Amino acid sequence: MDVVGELLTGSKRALSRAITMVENESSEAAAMMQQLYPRTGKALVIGITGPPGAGKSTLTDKLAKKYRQQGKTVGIVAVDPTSPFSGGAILGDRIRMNELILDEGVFIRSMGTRGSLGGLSCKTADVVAILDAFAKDVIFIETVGVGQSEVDIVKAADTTVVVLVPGLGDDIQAIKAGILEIGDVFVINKADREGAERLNSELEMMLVLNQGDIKWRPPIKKTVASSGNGIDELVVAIDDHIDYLNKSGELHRRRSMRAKNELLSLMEEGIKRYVVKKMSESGQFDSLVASIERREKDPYTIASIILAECLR
Ligand SMILES: Nc1nc2c(ncn2[C@@H]2O[C@H](COP(=O)(O)OP(=O)(O)OP(=O)(O)O)[C@@H](O)[C@H]2O)c(=O)[nH]1
Ligand SMILES: [Mg+2]
Repeated sequence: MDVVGELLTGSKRALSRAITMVENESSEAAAMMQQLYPRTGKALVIGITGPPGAGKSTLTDKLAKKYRQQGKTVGIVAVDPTSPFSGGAILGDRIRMNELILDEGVFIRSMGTRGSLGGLSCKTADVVAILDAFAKDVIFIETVGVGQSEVDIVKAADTTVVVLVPGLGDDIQAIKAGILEIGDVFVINKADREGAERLNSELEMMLVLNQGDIKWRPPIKKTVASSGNGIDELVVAIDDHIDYLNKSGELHRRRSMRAKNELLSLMEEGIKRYVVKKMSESGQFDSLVASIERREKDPYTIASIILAECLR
């Protein structure tokens, strides 16, 4: 049986292998995704992002247990754009999620960059699709940090939870504006520490300023992930957001936006590769690059010449 056939029988080994194929950009990966794609779209995808050490894994572990109690199966993808490690779970997550690892209804996988940061968000989306086809009900994407690459990664999520902690120095100043826009639910974790109240009111103010005319007002939940305090309330907030996504048509809007972006980025990749290959064959590409470097031509002119040539 091929990997897809095995995957659909529920084999965890096939699941691992399928994910490795995507990670390694195996030549069979595209054909596999083609077969799996019609079986996706059922899972609920929850993104968990925030600064390093904020308690994302601890929180994900607790949330996953709640969904397991509801009888739902869970997939967890821990993405670390700064780590070269991949495959299996990295040590910290193993410790944080050791009980979950023993649970047959849970699948955990860590992904690092392995050098190609650019493709990480596409790969994450593919891994989510594989877990979705594997009939996981809820899929978590945990990603560290709050930079552009993380923002791109959590774009694969339906609901994004942004985890903050008190004591990040100049609290709110440390929070990049970008993450206020992607947060559907905010968590102040380590609420057992000093400064949680202050962070809460600062965040509230920022969210009001940021609000515009949006229909969903992102709630702020305080948690102590290590003890489990506040997790039930967080589950309710996430469920409320999912409810909102469904009723407002926002889920449909987000998913079609995602489909469009995925298609565009694949086409961008393909066109780029095609054009570079075609121009390199004739030896033209290097000389055109050189003419820009010598300031004889500007990149805008060269790009439009190349495009006109290739897309004729
Ligand atoms: N005091 C306190 N400690 C916590 C809380 N939640 C998590 N921790 C601790 O914080 C440390 C980091 O937790 P992780 O869950 O690994 O954090 P993370 O955000 O996943 O970390 P990275 O993936 O490395 O960015 C661990 O030692 C946890 O036990 C909390 O609510 N209060
Ligand atoms: Mg973690």
